[in-house]
Amino acid sequence: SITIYRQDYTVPPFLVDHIDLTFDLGPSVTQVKATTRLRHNPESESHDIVLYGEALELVKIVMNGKTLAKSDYATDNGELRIANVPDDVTLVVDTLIHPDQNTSLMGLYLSNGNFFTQCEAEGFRKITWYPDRPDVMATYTVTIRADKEKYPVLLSNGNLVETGDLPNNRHYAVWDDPFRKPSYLFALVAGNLVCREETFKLADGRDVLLQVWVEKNNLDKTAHAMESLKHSIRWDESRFGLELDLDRFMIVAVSDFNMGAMENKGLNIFNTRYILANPRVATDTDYANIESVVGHEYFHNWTGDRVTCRDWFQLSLKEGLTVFRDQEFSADLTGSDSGRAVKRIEDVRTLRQLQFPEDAGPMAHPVRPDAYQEINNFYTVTVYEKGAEVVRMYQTLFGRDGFRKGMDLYFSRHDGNAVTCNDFLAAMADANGRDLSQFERWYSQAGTPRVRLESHYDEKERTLTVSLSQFCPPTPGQTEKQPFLIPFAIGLLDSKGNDMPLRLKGGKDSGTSCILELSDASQTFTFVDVAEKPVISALRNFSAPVILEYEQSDDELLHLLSHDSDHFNRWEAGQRLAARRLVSLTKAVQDGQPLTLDTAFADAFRTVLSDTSLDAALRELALTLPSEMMVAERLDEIDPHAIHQARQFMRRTLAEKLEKEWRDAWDRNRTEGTYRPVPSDAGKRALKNLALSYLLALDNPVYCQMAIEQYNRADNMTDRLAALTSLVHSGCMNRHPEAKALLDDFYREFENEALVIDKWFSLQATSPHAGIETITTLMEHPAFTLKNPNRARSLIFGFCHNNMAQFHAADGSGYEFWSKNLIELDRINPQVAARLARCMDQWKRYIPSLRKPAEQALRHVSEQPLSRDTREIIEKTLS
Ligand code: BAL
Ligand code: ZN
Repeated sequence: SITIYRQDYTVPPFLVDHIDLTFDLGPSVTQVKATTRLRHNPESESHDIVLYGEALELVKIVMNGKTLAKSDYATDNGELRIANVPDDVTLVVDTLIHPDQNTSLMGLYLSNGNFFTQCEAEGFRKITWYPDRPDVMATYTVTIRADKEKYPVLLSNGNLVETGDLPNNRHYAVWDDPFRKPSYLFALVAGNLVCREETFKLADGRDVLLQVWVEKNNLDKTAHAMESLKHSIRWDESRFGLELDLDRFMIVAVSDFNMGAMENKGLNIFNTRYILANPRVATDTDYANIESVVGHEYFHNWTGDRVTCRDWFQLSLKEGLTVFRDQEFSADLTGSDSGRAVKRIEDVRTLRQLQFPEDAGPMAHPVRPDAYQEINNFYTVTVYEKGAEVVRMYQTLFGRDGFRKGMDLYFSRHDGNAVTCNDFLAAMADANGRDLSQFERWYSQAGTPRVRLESHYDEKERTLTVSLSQFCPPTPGQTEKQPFLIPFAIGLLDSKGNDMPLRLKGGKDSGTSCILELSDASQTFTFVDVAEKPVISALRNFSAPVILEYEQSDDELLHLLSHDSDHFNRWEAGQRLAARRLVSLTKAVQDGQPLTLDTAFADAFRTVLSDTSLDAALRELALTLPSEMMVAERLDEIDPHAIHQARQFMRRTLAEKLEKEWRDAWDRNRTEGTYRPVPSDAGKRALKNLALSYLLALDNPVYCQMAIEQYNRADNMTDRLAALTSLVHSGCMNRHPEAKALLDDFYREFENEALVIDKWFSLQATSPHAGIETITTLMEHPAFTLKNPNRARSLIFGFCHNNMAQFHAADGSGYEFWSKNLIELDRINPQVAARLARCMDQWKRYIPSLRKPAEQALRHVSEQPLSRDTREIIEKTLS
C-alpha cells in the first residue's frame, strides 16, 4: 500500500468556487451530474486538475463545453488528472453509482430502503470525481430527484430553495448551502422519514428551525435529542459566543452507520444509537451519550465546519477541540462541582483504558500523525481523546478566560479557512502572550509521558521540595523524545485532611492548589512555610495526560481517599489502592498462592459506600474496581485468566465483607416517581445497580430473586438491563430457570427495537460465562447480521474486546473466531473490520502460551486478500 506523509503536503493546484450537483436517485443506479467552476490557485505551480474517484462509472467529462476524449486525461490509482488546464474552467462530470451494492457505508448507500451519505474522510469520491480534499472549499447547490412515494423526504445541506413534481411520479428538491465547505461535509438524505421540529430563538433574536428526522416508528424517541440540541445551541452562545449561522438545522438518524455521528453542515447524520431514547428502551448512559454526541456534532459547526482542517493529518484540530468542547458542555450541564468531577473521572477512565494502550502499542501515533496508509484508521482515541487532553491543557495553563481569548483570536484569524494544529497553537500563544513552541511536542511526539515525583519535607526549615522528572518511552518511528511542557496541578493535605496554603519559594501565595510547569527533563519546586509534613495530592483533576509514578503508602492513599478536596484525586486514591492489590492478586493466582484481601482496604471501601454526604454517582465510581484492561496495563506480561480470577476474587470478597452495606445501598438508592435521566437520579441508579452486581457475586438465591424482581418491576431500561446483565454475568442465569426465562422475555419484548436487541447480544457476548459455543450460537441467531455495524459490534466486538476471560481461551478458539469474522467482515465493510483488527494490538504482551495462537491467527489473516484499511492494521500489529 501507498503511505501518505504529512511533510508531502502541497497546495491544491485548482480551487473550486461553486459546485452544482444533480442526483437522479435509484437504488441500483443513481446518476450524478457535477458541474464545477474551478479556478487556478496562484499559490500552486501546477496547472493540472487532479480529481479523486472510487467505484464510479464515468459516463463523460465535459470541460469548457468540450467532451474530453480518454486521451485528454490520465487515470491512475483513484486519481484522474487533466494536464495543463487554463486558469478558469467549468467541468461537467457525469457518473453512475450503485447504492444498493455499497456495503462499505461510505459515499451514497441504502439503509432500510432510504438513501444516506457518509463522506468523511474520503467518501465523496465514491459519489463523483472531485478534488476531494479538505482544503478545497466551495458553495454547493444540490438538486435531488427521486420517486415521490418511496422517497417523500429529500434533504441536503443549507436552505431549501425549491421543490416540485416531475413526470413518472417523481419529484425534486433544490438545496443551497451558502457556506463554503469541503466535500467531506456534503450530505444527502432521501427516504420515508418523519420529523420532530421546533422553532427556536437564538441569542441575537433570530428564529431557526430545528428538526430531528427518523423512521416513523421512532418519532416517540426524539425528545431527548431535541432537548440536547437546544442545550447545545445555548451553551455555545454563552460559553464561547458562537451562534448558529443557518436558518435551519437538521439531524437525521440512520441505523446503518460506521461512526457515531457526522457533522455535515446543517444536516448532521447520526447513528440511531446517539439519537433515539425513551425510558423504555434507553439507559442513563444512552441519555448521557446522546446529549454529548448531539453537542459534539453541533459544536463542529464552528470547530470543524467554519474552520476546517487543511489536510487529514490535522484531524485533531477539529476532533480534539470538539471533544474538549463536548466534555465541557456535559460537565457544565450537570450544574454542580461533583457532577463535573463525575464527568472528568469518566473521561479519564476512557483515556486510560483505550488511549494509553494505543499509545503503548503498534498503532501508537502522535495526536497529529506523520503518515498513514488509510486515513479511516486514524479516527483514533489518540486523535480524539488525547487530542482533547491537549486542548484542555491550554485551558489549564491560561484559565477559562485565557482559553476564550485564544478561541476568539482563532476564529477571527481563520473563519472560513482550512488550517493546521499549529494555527490553533499560535492563536492560543498570541492571545496569551506566551511562547508555546515546546508545547507543540504534544502534537508531534507519540507515547504517554511518565512523570516521576519525589518529595522531601524538611521539618526544621518547614519546606517541602517536590522533584518532578519526565520520560517518554519510544514508539514506532520515534526512539528519542524531547521533554514536554506539562502542567502539573498539586495540593497539600495536612494530617486532618485539610488543604494547606501553598507558597512557592520566591513566589506569592497560590491558594490551595497550584500548577507547576514542568518543562525540563527534571525540575525541583520548593514550597515554603509548610507547617507539617503534608500528604501530597498530585496531578489534581488529571491536569496532563501522563502516567504518574509516585509511590505513596497505603496510609497516604487512604488519607486522600477520605479527605482530598479534589474529587478526582479521591477517586484516584481508591483506584490506586485497588489496582495495587489487583496486581499482587494476579501474581498470587499465577503462582498458585492463596488469595487474600486486607481488612484496611475493605474498611476503606465500606467508609466510602456508607458516606451519604458523597453523591451516589461519585461513590459508584469509587467502588467500581479498575477494569481487567486497566490491570493488564500495569503488567509487563498479560495473563488474562489470572487477571480475571484476581478481580473476581476481589469483587466476591468485597461483596462478602460489605454485604450489609451493599444491601442498604440497594434499598436506599431507589429513585422515586417518574423516570428522569438527570445526574442525581442516574447516580442513584448506578450505585444501586452496582450494589446489585456485588450482591449477585455471592451466589445466594435471595439476591437472584431480588434481581429478578427488579427486572420485573423496572419502569426503565437502566434498571431492567442492569438486573438482566447481573443475572447473566454472575452465572445466576445458568442456575435458575426463572432467570433464564428473562433473557427470552427480554428478546420478545424488544424484538422490534434494534438498539435494544444490540444490548441483548452484547450483554451475552461480554459474559464471563459465554464461551465460544455461546457466541457461535448467537451468530446463528436470525437477528444477527454482519452487515449492520451496530449489530456486528454488539456481538463480535463485545466478545473480542470486552470479554477478556473468554476471548483468550487457552486453545486459541477465541482468536480463530476473531480471524474468521474479521476476514468476512472485511469483504463487507473495511472500516468496521479494521476496528475489529485492533483487538489484537496487545498480542506481543500476552503470556507465551497465548502469544503463539495469537500470532497464528494474525498470520492467517495477513495471508488473505485484505482491504487497505485492515491490511495497514494487521501489518503494523505483526511488525
Ligand atoms: N467527524 C466524524 C465524526 C465526529 O467526530 O464527529
Ligand atoms: Zn467529531
